[in-house]
Amino acid sequence: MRRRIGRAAALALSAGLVWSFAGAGQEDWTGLFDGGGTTVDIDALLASAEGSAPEIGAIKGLTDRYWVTVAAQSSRERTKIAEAGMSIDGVEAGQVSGTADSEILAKLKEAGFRVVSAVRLSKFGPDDFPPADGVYHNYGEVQSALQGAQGAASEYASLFSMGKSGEGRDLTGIRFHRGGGEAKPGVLFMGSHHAREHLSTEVPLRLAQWLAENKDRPEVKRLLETRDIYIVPLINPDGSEYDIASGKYRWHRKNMRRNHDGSIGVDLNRNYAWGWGGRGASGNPGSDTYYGPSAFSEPESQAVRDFVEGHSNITVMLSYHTFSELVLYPWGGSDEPISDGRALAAFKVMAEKTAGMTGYRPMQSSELYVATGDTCDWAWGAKGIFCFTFELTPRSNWDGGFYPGAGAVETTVAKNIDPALYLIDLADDPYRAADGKVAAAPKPKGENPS
Ligand code: 0X9
Ligand code: ZN
Repeated sequence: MRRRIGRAAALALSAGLVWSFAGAGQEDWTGLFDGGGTTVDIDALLASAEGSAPEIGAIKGLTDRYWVTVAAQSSRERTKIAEAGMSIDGVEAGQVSGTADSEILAKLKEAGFRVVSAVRLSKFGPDDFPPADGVYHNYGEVQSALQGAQGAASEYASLFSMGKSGEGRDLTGIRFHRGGGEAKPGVLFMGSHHAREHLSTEVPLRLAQWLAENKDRPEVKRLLETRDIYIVPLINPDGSEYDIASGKYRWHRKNMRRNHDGSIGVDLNRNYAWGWGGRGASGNPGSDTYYGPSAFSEPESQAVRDFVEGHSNITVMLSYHTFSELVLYPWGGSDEPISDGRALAAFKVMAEKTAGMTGYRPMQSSELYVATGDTCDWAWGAKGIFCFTFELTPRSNWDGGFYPGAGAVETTVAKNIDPALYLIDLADDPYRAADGKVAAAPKPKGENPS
């Protein structure tokens, strides 16, 4: 039975507590109060949590997760609460709020803390963005928007599925091209390898809509007639849905693989087979940068690999991420520059030009930090594809981080149209980006793995 509000919430409200929980649409409330009406009976809550997850089994972090408010008077107490493992997302007078599982709740109880309220974060919550961020597209809305774009430019556009996610969702893409086959130079745009980076879904999705709406403009028409453009806005739909499912952002980064230790997720941007398992990636399944049990172990990264391998006309790729406002090019897994001087010159010019259009900063990925197994190292290293990672808006965590709000969408999309058109145009010969700047050298088809 689904309840809009349960006994816990009703009692909390009648007790005059202020509920600052962002997921106001939360549907599955858990929490039993002791006789006083303000304190959660943790034992009862734990007992009720035990029996409350039959639909998806005992998967750590899926059902056993609570939005918790705990009484805390001083920074010393707040530190102790953090040390028990609770995330502290909000500090109010006399109390803190954040997320915890039942193990952490038990620790807090043992340490003598008073848990004011605990609301179960259900996997089966409102399944949508918080109302204030309603302009962002969830998985279902991405499907509809892509269908809309296809319908608006049916002479060029067709939909395809790159494959299935771990939970069986389609990795839906839209292709703009004229005529059959793959004779024309190809470009692949991808968004949201990382679940919480929702703006990186919006930019490629709205690029697709923009291309459809502007198909008759001469400069757009020329590209649609002469290029093969693939756009897959949501590479990690399972993680993205999970990130919004409770009505409160979970800051989830990885996909939804159930790891052997009970933790969730592999970092898809550490799972590619180039330098896989090396620096800047973790072998700890609980880590947000877990590289997975093997290179290309994940259905989502496999789908990208198979798609790229099946479309040999792709010469340029762009993987959108957030945030920091950067344009990154390989290598990411090594401090060394790529060895082909002519290609490096082209990469640099392309990065500088697109950075000039966006106001972002161009740099070699590893200058940000060294991290192995990312999309672009594999695309360049194994396939000789000019691949860029754009870290979109905002510039910092203080400006909104992964959740910059509805206001960031239009402006970010607008400044990313010209870079996309520029890269689409260069797909026939990316080397011409730097023509005249360096002497010609033979193009290698990939380099040795680092
Ligand atoms: O760490 C990542 O995967 C990317 N940053 S994010 O904040 N979106 O997670 C950056 C990837 C750049 N590549 C390397 N530095 N290797
Ligand atoms: Zn990312």
